[in-house]
Amino acid sequence: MNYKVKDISMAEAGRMKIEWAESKMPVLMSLREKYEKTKPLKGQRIAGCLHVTKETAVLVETLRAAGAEIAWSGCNPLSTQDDIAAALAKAGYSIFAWHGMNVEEFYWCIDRTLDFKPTLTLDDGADLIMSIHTKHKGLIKEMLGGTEETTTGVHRLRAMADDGALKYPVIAVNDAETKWDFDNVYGTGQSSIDGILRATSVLLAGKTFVVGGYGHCGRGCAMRAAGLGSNVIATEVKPTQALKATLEGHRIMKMDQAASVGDIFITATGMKDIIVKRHFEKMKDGAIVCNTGHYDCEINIDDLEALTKSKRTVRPNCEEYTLKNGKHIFLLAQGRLVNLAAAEGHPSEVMDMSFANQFLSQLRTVREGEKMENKVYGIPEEQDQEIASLKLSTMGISIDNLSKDQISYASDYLAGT
Ligand code: 3DD
Repeated sequence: MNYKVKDISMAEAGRMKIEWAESKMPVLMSLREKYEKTKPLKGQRIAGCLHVTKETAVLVETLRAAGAEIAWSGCNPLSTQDDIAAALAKAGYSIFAWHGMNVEEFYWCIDRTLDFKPTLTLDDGADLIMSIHTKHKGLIKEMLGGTEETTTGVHRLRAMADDGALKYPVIAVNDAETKWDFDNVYGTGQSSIDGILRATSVLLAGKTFVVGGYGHCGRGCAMRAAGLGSNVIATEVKPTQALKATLEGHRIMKMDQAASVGDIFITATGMKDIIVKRHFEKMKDGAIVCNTGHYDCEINIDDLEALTKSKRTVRPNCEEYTLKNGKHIFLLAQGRLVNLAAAEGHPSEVMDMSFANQFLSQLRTVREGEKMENKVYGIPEEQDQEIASLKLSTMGISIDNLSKDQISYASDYLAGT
């Protein structure tokens, strides 16, 4: 058997969680039912590098049902759910993932997924694609194309393409409205609060909750923290985003000001050094600091360590740093994405649409990959509407449609007041 997981005996527990997710991912399951008959991915070898969660397992099993051969690794050292990895290993997948791996092991796992010479990649954060473009250039000739799940990964790949460095076509799944306007907002909003609560069990009502970055993810976190009674402060560098946060009723401050008043801090910017030494020095005793961005560069841990007299793990995913100034700061999930490292990531219902986009984009790459250029492609509007309408139907929701007369009215420029 070709896999490396923490403990294969956890497979049964993992399988039950996968079944739980299947029951809440009707769009992806309907696509599985449709394509397991025709198997359009037959003959394809998909290397995946995406958080190993119960929802990802549903995507993996849908890709196999459609005919693909799969090799998989996790895209973050702390986000793998070990029982899910065990269930996939037990089901015969080449999976290399466990919670708490170090960076060297992380890349070793990616390398193992490349042993079978993939024809497609499915990435979250572009570390897999980057490995192929750097350490495994010989695989590029076999590659049809790839898909990328997250904002940060798409930014990296667009920069690569602009530089002429991208050597095969990639579809930006994050650009799908049925991904970014649901997963990034409602998924990140709920799962980040979930991670904070599992790691600290604190009351959010009445607390000053500082959100670093008011993009889609930050907006979700702000919305859900406010919903639980927090006083939200957002920090931003983009005027339009700061304005949106203000009109949403949140306070805007520079992080230099917010640092001294916040009780709970979460970064969601995709940028490095959002919380650094001078911020830690200003923080209140007992401040809780965490990140929900893809990489662990948003909170400068080296700066925190430099100010620290001692540290200890006081709860799972919650480290107490005792500073030389006598104050305590609690860092969650070692500064890595708190929603996946301290909880289970976004709920199945919202990943249902993200992964329907992943699945359809893999099919599109097989259909069109040879004609596609080495650049980053968006998602067709009709795919978004198809997924949203499938989702609505699974929720028993019907909507209006335009009459022929209304459709002609929409383009009748003579119809004025
Ligand atoms: N991500 C969040 N929750 C997830 C879950 N339950 N399974 C797999 C991946 C999950 C990460 C996504 O939000 C991804 O779209 C991103 O990082 O943008």
